[in-house]
Amino acid sequence: MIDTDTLRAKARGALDRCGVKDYDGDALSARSPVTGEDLFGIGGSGDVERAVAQARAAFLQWRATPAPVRGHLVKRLGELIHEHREDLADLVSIEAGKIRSEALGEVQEMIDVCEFALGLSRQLYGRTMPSERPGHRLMETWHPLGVVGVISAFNFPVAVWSWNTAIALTCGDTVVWKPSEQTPLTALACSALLDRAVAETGAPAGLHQLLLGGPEVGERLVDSPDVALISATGSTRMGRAVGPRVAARFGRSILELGGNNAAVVTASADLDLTVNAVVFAAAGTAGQRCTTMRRLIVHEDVADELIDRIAAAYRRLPVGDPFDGKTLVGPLINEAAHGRMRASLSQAAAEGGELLAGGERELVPDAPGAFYVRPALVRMPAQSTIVKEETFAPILYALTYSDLDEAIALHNDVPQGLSSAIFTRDQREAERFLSSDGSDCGIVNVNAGTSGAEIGGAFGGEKETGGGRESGSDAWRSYMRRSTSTVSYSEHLVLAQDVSFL
Ligand code: UN1
Repeated sequence: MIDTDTLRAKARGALDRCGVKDYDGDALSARSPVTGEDLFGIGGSGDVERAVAQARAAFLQWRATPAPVRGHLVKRLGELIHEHREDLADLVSIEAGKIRSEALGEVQEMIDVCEFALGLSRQLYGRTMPSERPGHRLMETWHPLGVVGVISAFNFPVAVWSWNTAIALTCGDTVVWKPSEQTPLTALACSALLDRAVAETGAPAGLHQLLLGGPEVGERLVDSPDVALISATGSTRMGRAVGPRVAARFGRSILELGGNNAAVVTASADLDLTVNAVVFAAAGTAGQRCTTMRRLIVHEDVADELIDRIAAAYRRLPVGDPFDGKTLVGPLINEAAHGRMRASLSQAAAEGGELLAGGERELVPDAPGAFYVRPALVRMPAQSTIVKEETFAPILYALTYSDLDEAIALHNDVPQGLSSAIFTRDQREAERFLSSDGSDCGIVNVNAGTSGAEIGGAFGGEKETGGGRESGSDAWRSYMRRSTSTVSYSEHLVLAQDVSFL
């Protein structure tokens, strides 16, 4: 088991190489879930008014910079992230507890979205549409929106920032970032790399501001009238507080909140593929992705076999130090997360659930302050109260069904609507799940798990997940304002709808 001194030295080395300076202080404490111990104190910068004012000043310059020129900034950022990918992955493992491959995967998402944003910088397409009036042209143009406030969570400490920041900067916006208090080091590193890209490409200084601090800092950002858009990732509880506050001042928000993602496994499914996909989606990242698979809705003909095979895989999963190359499941973020996992497992038992594998804490002598758990598989008699809740820990509830309509009804009968999957070899079943009366989620996969989306698609979900879309496809439109313009080249005044006047 790696020790805290080694983690500390790795963290300091990575920060230095990424160009982070003068970070020691006592505003908040960097901590690693790997050993559960504090690393060192760091200085905060929680002056929201100052950060927003600087970002606003930079916006006035940045919005007038041609979009393809703005693209040079995200191109350089992607190169710097690529150069420092090992350092950034180390910091992600140190602060979020991710295994190497997943930490590198998260860093890869940053590089990917920078590449996407570079291409986008020449494709912020407006439309022209035929005018009903002779001698007139009708068109739409997309303009930069303003300052974007990004509030991100511990579990994807860098990827979610990059989805928002690379797109927002390309769209001509400037960014104020409030990362999770659990992950200040990854934030300092990303911020330093972006500052370097800004300096090297001649972009306005101040276009990216980092705020380190507690929830009160996030609240002041949310309420700031000069922040045009708040993009917030976190719990539904957080979104319920943020959404109405931003709406009350007529600001815009993109909310990416809780998921309660399920897979429907039909009788024709390829079970080998299904077992692998389910185990990654449900147990990977120690169940701490918003896209983690939390429910399995299996056809009764294959339920026993599939559930047995998943239980067997769960018993064998290497849980432990994420710096050990053999580990597949790292730690939970903290003791509170473990407490919530225990409470949900007790409630599941009270609701008639049978724990088939996992659930127990591991590595207590090696890392007494850390919270390692074996992912839990619980067979439930029905989709009871606890199954409808998101517990941010590796618990997979298994339910059975006998016909597809019933499975889809169960699937959709939860408050959340982020990601979903069907495992089937029957095209009719797959198409039904993808159709308008199939899955009600923002992400709907066939023979692929619920987690691990590529950045090229729009990412987000419906219902209590918040409705926002980030990252690829046309999610950029939320970061811009649309102007609709009519240009007359007629010598006469021609009114729409054939109105005559004068
Ligand atoms: C999250 O958990 O907040 O699709 C984001 C995935 C990742 C992103 C997850 N690309 O699982």
